[in-house]
Amino acid sequence: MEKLKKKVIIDCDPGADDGLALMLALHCPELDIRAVTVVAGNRNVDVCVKNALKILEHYGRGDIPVYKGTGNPLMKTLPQDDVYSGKDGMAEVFLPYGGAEPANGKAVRKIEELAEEQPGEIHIISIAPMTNIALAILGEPEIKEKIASIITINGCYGVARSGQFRSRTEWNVYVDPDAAKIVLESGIPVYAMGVDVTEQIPQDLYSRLLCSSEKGSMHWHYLEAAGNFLRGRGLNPAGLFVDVMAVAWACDESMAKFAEGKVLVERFGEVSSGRTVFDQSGNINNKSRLFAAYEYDFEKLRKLLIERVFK
Ligand SMILES: [Ca+2]
Repeated sequence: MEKLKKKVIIDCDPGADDGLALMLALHCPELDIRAVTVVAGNRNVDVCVKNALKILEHYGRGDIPVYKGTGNPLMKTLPQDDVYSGKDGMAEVFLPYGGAEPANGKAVRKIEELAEEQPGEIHIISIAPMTNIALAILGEPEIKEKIASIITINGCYGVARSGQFRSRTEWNVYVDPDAAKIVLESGIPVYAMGVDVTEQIPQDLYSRLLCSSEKGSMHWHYLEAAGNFLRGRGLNPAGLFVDVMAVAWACDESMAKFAEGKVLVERFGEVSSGRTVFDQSGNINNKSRLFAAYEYDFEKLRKLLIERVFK
């Protein structure tokens, strides 16, 4: 019998790193992508919608609906990320755009509808600020019991077995800490890959994938252009592979190991706004069910990316 596919919503803010995550997701028969919902983050929401459409267009996947979501964080002003995202919001890879349009309807409503229609079956891959998901929870609180899980690149939990970060503000929480608080403390099971794990992406992953790609292919061009853009700004191209970690784990749950605990999101700290406080000792007493990755198999990630995308 064919293994059941995982039904997913990909909530994203493309972003060159989200673009790679979408590329992998489109090559994962393990996933049934019910919708791509877009939120403001790396750039304003219209730029991010267009970038999601460009990736789907390239693969002829107009059958997957892209929904435009929220244009601003719940309480804060959207920060400008010009350094990392460039003119096209995608590290200046300048993918062609054939004119595809987003689906009718709003991303927040679509998240609510899919969760209501298929209780216990929808997983949300959240690789962006959590504004859309928070608004869906505020609009229809009963979906907290209906969303199967949230798989996310989010926060910093200090559980990694190695590495340097114990506590640090992570970008997606920093952009909308109010939304992160609503989602992470909702009681929905959250599988989070925090900065303490994502910062351990091997330095040579980028060059190894570039070498394995067929020169001149879209994948090769994408990696080369984004890598050149980032290096030109003194940034490490390994950062391109953060968001894809969530998709890879959704495909293959042996990719990471998790520690279960509770989490609190700091919204107003004098120096700690956007921090995620993780606790396994019973000091935090809320509904949260947080599974924080403490180990990630980057060699397995490399093999998956080569097998599915960069061949
Ligand atoms: Ca992202």
